[in-house]
Amino acid sequence: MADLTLAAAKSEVAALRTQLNAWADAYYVRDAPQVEDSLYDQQYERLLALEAQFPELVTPDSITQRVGGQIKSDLPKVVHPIPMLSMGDVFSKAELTAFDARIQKLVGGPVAYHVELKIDGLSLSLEYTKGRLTRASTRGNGRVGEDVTANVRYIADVPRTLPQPLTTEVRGECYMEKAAFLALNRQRDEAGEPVFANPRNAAAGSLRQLDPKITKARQLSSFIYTWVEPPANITTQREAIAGMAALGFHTNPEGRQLSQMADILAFIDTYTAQRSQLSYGIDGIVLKVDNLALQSQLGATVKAPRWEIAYKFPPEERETVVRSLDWTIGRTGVVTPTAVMNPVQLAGTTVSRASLHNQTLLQQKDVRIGDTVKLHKAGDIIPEISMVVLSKRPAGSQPAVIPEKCPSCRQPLVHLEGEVALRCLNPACPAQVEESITHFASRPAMNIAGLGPKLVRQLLDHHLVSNVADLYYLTADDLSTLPRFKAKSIHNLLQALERSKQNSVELLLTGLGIDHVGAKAAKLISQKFKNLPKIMAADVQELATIATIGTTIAVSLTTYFAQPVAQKLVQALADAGLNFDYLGPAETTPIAANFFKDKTVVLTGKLTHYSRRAFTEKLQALGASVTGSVSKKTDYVIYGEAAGSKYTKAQALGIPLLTEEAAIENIK
Ligand code: 3B8
Repeated sequence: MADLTLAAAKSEVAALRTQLNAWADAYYVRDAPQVEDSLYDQQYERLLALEAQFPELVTPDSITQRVGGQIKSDLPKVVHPIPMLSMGDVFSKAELTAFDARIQKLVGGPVAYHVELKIDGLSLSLEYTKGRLTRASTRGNGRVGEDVTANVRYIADVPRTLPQPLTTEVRGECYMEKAAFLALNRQRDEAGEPVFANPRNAAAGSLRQLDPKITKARQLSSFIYTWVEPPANITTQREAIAGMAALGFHTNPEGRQLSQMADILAFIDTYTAQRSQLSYGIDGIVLKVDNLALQSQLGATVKAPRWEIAYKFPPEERETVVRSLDWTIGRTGVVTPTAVMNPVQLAGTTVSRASLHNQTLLQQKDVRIGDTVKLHKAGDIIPEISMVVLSKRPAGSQPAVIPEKCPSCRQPLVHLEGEVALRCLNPACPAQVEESITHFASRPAMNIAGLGPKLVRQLLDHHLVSNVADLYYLTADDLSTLPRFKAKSIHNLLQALERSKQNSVELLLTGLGIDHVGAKAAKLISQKFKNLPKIMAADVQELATIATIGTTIAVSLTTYFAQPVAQKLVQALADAGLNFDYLGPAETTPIAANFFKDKTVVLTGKLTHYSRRAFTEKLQALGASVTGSVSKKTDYVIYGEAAGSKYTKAQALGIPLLTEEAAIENIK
């Protein structure tokens, strides 16, 4: 780099900025990263180095001068009077030691650090007024973030009120536990929705929603680590954490006060080894000067505080050899390539399979049998092939062959318009039948105890069933032909099947495994239409009147029931005596529980979406009383443009303020 000309540096800097901006946009704005964090970091470091060598190339709009992230436009904006900075980061222990040396030089001697785990989530600011949570926001670009107040009220570990009437701001990380992430992705996969790449994206995508009900349905958590302006008796980060914990905030228990570099490096080793056992994802550790007065003294650059640094774990990667490519057929006929590899230990588990998602991705990565590949875990959890080690590719290897016929039923595979997936359209395809019966019996569907994948396989192998209705015609004699299936198992299975006949219809509807119709949609549809015959008779328009049921679901459902095979299946289920009625709670009790029920609300300012009168009526229909003046009894103030004294009064009283848009989102 030493003999790089200014002109060459200039064009490289421009290219790096374009690339990094595009990646940052995908990551921060669309919650859908395009590249591994490590590649982003590496290119970012290169840009930093070039800008250091050629300071004349530094521009205020360079990504190095901004705190991460543009702002998604549709959430209301919040200005951070005290900017929310991000942290500088390092990738080696040597750089961490250099950071300590720099601090020691600035301070004039050894310092105590507070060493914390670096939670892999997104930053969150929480503002309390007289002890009540009045505003929550994301970092955004550091100066302007997004208002997520209504959503944060649904994060279980965020206190809505404090034990003391404090007016204060704290900051921390919003994240999703690994188990919640896996459950969410399973559910999305079942409903035919795209899955999140990792828990961080799942957390960001769940928090930055216009509809707080979506956030409510996701299990988000928080770790709070900054007290923006702590009381005077708090003098260190360690005390700040303890103080915030005492106020009811969820703080991370692993933080330590350490001074010796040797201890800090040992802390890193401990958590490098243990991170896979934690219930949440971490991507490094954070070193903070513990003393708050020293922190202020050291100050911050435009981007990051000088008194702290993040050490990021190297991406955990292993090499292994691809033995074969498996093409598995899902319940809806989607064919997915999976690489089967020599087993390796990776981030706490033994890995031998990695999904390649679809043939486009397989072809892009050009994974071939016999290839040595680099394997990592996306979001610390999901095994993924990052790349092929081309230098180790055996001579004469051939590109993967994309099957033209279904590996199970030998029918031709097709590409439906607008889909990347390859599909088998044969509803009688044995692999699909196996998946669909397993799904029918599973817990979110008919919940038939004892009927798991193994037994389904046996039933199919012995030609005892060929669709889900056949399950209800099984006899003890039939089952006694299965190897090692004793009287007790037979009795239990028949009883479980018998019991499942009484299930409320939404479980049956879920069990049919219609594309895009997951447990949630099935419930909403069943609530509305009351029984299966009515659901089958509903048209797309009628179905789409249900909130959150889009045309995709509606079209999928009507298309399914239009098929003669589906009608025959339903008839067989009816003949077997299955309940087709919705047995759950009615759709509308007088006034269903909602955000505004029994709340006292004041409207102020110029509303743009509804007339004042229409909005008032809407709120009243939800059971709110709409009053003219703000008092201690007011629960919410909804404000439009040019709001005046009512807004100020609400602020003074610590009454939650909602933008018109946020209020509308809570009405839906
Ligand atoms: C100042 C302090 C940013 C952060 C901070 O676990 C600041 O402290 C920050 F400007 O981003 N991800 C943590 C984590 C993140 C930050 C932090 N502490 N433990 C984290």
